[in-house]
Amino acid sequence: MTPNHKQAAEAVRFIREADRFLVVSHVNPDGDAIGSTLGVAWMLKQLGKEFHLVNASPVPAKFRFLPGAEWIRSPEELRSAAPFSRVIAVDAADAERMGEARSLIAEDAQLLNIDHHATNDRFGTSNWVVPDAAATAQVLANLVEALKLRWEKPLAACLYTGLLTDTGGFRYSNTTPAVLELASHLLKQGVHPAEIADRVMETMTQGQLALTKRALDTLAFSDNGQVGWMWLKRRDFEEAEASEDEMDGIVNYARNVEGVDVGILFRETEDGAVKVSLRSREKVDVGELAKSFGGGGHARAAGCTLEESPEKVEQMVLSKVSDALKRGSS
Ligand SMILES: [Mn+2]
Repeated sequence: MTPNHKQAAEAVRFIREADRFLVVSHVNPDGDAIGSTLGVAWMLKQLGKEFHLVNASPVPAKFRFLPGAEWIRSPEELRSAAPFSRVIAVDAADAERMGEARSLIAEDAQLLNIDHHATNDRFGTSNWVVPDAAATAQVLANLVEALKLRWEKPLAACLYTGLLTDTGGFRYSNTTPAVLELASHLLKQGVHPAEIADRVMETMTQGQLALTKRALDTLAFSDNGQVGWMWLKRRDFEEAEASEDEMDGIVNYARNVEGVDVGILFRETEDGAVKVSLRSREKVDVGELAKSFGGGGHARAAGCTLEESPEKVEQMVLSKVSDALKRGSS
């Protein structure tokens, strides 16, 4: 990872010069969003600062074992404490990603944006964006050092969770020597790797299993088997008695099929839009592709939401993926 002395110093100043903070991450939070939110909380706690944690979506059940998870509130629960004039946003590529939590932020708020998405639009008044970091948790490890804090075990466990989940369990191409060195350092603080991996990566809920069966039933392929896609409609969630966060990881089944470069999961949202999750092996930069539809993410994992009919969304996305594959191979 490239050194970020200037941004680190600015982040340290941002935190030291105030006493009360709102920490926020993105809607439908993943392990890095929750781990990073809690990581910042443990840092602020050690510094004796007042902090409030918010997420527009409920904390997925599998992350509720993390130390401090019960501190994360809904925007509604924090309404009476708002507006907040000092905000730390983690793992959010743009302000929109904070969802309803944005309504707690004062119009003239100072906002420190810490992230690792290449598509981050620098929406903060201060921005520490490291596109070559594997996880926001990895950037936050630098913040711990810059603030000269103690590496407490709860803090280490939260950052480890972000690092583990955003590297797909240390399997994706973002698993660099620096990532494994940081993982090693975190384990030395007493973090239990098997327990965390079992809770956040291995355990499958009944709802998740039911959704996976339904999604697999729709799996289709095009472009000589290089594109695989699946659908989850509203009735799938109802019949599977599953919540939104239980579709986490299902898109990988499409991408994992031999010969597939781009795996896609289309899902109908409650408000009638279609959310598109994209994963790629090597040929297509799905972060760029998602961005062209108003979404964002990384080269190998990205997403967007389109307010069109299911048929139209499928046709638009598949046609753009097909074009990208042709460009990639020409
Ligand atoms: Mn992340």
